[in-house]
Amino acid sequence: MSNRTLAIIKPDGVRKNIIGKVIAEIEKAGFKVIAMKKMRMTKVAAGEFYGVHKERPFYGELVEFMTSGPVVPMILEKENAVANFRKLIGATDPAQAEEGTIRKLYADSKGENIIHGSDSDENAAIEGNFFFAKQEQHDLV
Ligand code: 3AN
Repeated sequence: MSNRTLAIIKPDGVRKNIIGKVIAEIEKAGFKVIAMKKMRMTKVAAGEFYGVHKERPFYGELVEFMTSGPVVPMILEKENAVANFRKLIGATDPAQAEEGTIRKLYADSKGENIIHGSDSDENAAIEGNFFFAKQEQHDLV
């Protein structure tokens, strides 16, 4: 089991000025930030990132949204990181998310749900490499 996952604070989180609040929840839950930056995804990059959802009806909307403003991707570390982080962020639909989860606290809808978390160890590695060069993924502290 890998101890890393890839998170993205989505454009709605950046627009709401809650980057710090979201990171505070992440750190409070015991995750360590290994890599982090603020950047804007291109349509091509967002399309590739969400390639698995290409056939879904919300794909176009999703790419539009993810490129509507800057995002904050992060590589996070904790034991059993993928599962623990998905627990912390809560269900895709904030209305279904458990009390205390990041989506329950801050998200508005299924489409605009503040934060992404990898869904498997394999995807965590792929997504980490998508945003960060190998030399940015070392924990130098
Ligand atoms: P999660 O992000 O919880 O793993 P996925 O992988 O099912 O959820 O969906 C990826 C992203 O697609 C979600 N974060 C959300 O932004 C968007 N999405 C999922 N379902 C819908 C939907 N029914 N309508 C609009 N956007 C959606």
